[in-house]
Amino acid sequence: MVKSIYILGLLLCVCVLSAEGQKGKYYEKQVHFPEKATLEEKVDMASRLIPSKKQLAWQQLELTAFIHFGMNTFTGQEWGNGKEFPVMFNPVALDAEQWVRALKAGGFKLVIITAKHHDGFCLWPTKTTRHSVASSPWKNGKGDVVREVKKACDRNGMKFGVYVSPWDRNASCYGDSVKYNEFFIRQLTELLSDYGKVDEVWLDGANGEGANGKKQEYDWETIIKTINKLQPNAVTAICGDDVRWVGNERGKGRETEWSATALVPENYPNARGKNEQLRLSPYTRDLGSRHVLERVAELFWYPSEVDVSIRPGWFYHEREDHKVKSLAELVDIYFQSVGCNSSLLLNVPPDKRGLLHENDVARLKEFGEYIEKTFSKDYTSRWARPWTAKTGEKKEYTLSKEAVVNTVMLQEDISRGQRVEAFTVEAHVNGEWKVIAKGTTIGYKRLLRFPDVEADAIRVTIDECRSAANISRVGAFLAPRIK
Ligand code: FUL
Repeated sequence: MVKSIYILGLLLCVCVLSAEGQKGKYYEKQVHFPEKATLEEKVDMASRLIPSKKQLAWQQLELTAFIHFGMNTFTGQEWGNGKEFPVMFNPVALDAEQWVRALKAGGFKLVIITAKHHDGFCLWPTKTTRHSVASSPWKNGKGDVVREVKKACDRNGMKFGVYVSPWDRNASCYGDSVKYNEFFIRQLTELLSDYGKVDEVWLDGANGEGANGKKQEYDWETIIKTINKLQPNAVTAICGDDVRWVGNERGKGRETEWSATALVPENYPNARGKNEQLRLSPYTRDLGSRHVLERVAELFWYPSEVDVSIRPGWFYHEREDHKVKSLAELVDIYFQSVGCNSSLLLNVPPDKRGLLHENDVARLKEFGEYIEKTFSKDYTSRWARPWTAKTGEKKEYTLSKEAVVNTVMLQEDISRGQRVEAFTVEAHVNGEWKVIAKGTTIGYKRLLRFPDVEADAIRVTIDECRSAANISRVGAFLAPRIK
């Protein structure tokens, strides 16, 4: 009897303890709501959804770059049909070091090379097909673009990623689902085994086969498993479940951008059907507010990436040499991506020589210098400390004497979840508080621009948040005027 009372007591203790643990618990990458969960309960659980370690590291990069290079560079196309002749590929002056250095000067931290675009031409000497650099005159068929880029990245302390198009217009087995899945996995295995560390695998979702085209059922489960096994630190993007496409290719992030979203990642079983049922797609404006939480049963940590090209096309075309985006355009893109809780993935395509064109190189340098200059001086006092804010709480930040500012930076410590739903920023001007910005989400980073203001302090109010917000940084800056 005494023994059973003792055991009962012990059990009770364990239950209470685990209920306590439950309260402060975090959910990594995915959270399922109990069937009968109220909105309040869902909001609380959503506030404790956090990124995986590799997602967090990826979000902190902020600036990543694309290199679109391949057969299209030589044919002048954007989408090749897979019937191109490898003999056309001959970038006689190819210099991956030049690409990587120019991108580094632009402030970029990771470079993704189009190892294979939709035309199926492989930039590495793959054993899976003859449609590759090995059949080209470049370096007498002994060249390997992927290796050159990886080496240049290593030399310059840059992270490295591969774009591998699932859609393949050259592979005869494309559409023979089992065969092509094997073929695709063999290609990935080569890329992820033979080149050292890979940090991002970009699985494009495009397919223009049309109604009568080949139907390929991708085996996403095995594809993603293979990637995670071979490169456990690489994030999988677009058709993977670590990084989400923002929904446009114009460089525009959402004003309200949740990293904790209800959109089911493409590689999950029946993702399309589930998303349709939830009326969600990559284009949906609201992917994570309370209105969405009300009607969904699960949430994913699935942060967004804004991909855009420095030129109108993704591949190099001589006719676009004078259409390189201006500094002002790039800076707008920066504020609409990095400044809106997204990563920027900027594409800079090498030309037929195998070099980045001088116009693009000059623009990257200007951009890097501008961003560096803008954020090198923070006018808030260096005593500003991280802050845990409940709904309605405010905090003042003193500015240095006679400070003129036009940009505010807000950041949440997303390793403890994304929580802010609405905020206001005011400036203290001539003894009065004036509202200078209002917004919804903050997330990893939110940048706000407003006309120059001379102020002695700024004040941030968290108007609404999920449980308590962890504000890790508030900064005020003066972005130089662009002539
Ligand atoms: C799209 C592709 O169709 C484009 O050619 C480009 O690679 C872009 C980044 O993704 O889906």
